[in-house]
Amino acid sequence: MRVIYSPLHARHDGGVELHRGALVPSFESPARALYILDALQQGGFDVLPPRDMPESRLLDVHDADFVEFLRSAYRRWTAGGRDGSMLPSGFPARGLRRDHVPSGIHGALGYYTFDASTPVVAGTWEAALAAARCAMTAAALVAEGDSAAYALCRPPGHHAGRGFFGGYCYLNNAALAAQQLRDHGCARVAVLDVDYHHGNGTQEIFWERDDVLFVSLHATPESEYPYFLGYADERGAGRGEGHTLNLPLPLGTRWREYRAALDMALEAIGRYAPDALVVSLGVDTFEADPISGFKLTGPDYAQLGTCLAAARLPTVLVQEGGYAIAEIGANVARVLGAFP
Ligand code: OKP
Ligand code: ZN
Repeated sequence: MRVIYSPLHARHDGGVELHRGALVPSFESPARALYILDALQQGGFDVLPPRDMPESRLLDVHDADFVEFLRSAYRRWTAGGRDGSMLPSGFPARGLRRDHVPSGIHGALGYYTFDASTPVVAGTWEAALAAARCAMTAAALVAEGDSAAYALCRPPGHHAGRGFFGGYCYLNNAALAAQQLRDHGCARVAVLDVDYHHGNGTQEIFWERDDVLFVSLHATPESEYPYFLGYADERGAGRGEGHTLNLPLPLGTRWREYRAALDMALEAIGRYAPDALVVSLGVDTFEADPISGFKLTGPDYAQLGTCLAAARLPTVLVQEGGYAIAEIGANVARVLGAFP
């Protein structure tokens, strides 16, 4: 399968994040993409740059005011005399207004994000846009007949919603890939999110739609990020009722139990009979991941790839998380290597 990659990801280097009460170096770093790229090049994969997809495509899954905020946020920050990473310090929780975007940059920043782990720096917009273009390009290749394609996206995307960013994510790459498939010949698309964390942004974007099925395997939000979405009783609404399926799993999950949940996910996808599949491919389910609590091993990722390929659907794989940098490339290569 072909790999879509842009070096522009390196323009985004958040530096620090607020993690369990401490400011620590960002887990989501440029090295992640470099290690994946290196492993895939060693593995003989063809690497292509993204196409110059128009920015207007973003508006199919994101609000215009939100996109404009991301585009201009860092300029506003520096105009206020600041440098370094933008991090928020106040959010519109229950009891506060959500119908008004504060005109000042600090209030606007808190309005448009939901955590303090997702810094905006000078190159964030360029990198996020390049990642979105990688995902849309991979989807275009599949719509044009490739049986599978992989978008080496960085920053990741599945926590970003229609009008908010967070969880290291700014634009929702997987949702943009799904929308690209919808607009180019696929009447029904399934998104399968296998990242350790629940893809709250993707779920929100497709919550009321029946043309995109969202299925997610992830660690229980009772103790794991993003905490406030991803429970089993969330099933979609309106036309989308029954088109969201969450399979939360306990900490310590190993391949045996993971595989059982994956089979349920793939059965649900089979029943939906989509024209194409988008996989939000996080490899932070790995036993050595520094921020996660599952116990998948290297060889398990080859099994994961085999299970995904056995669905025999045109498939777009979109990179999400994975923070055990030394093994991230090998684990991604194992998944991709299982595809014919
Ligand atoms: C992004 B992706 C926990 C901090 C969690 C955000 C995690 C975002 C994961 N104390 N920080 O789904 O891999
Ligand atoms: Zn994750």
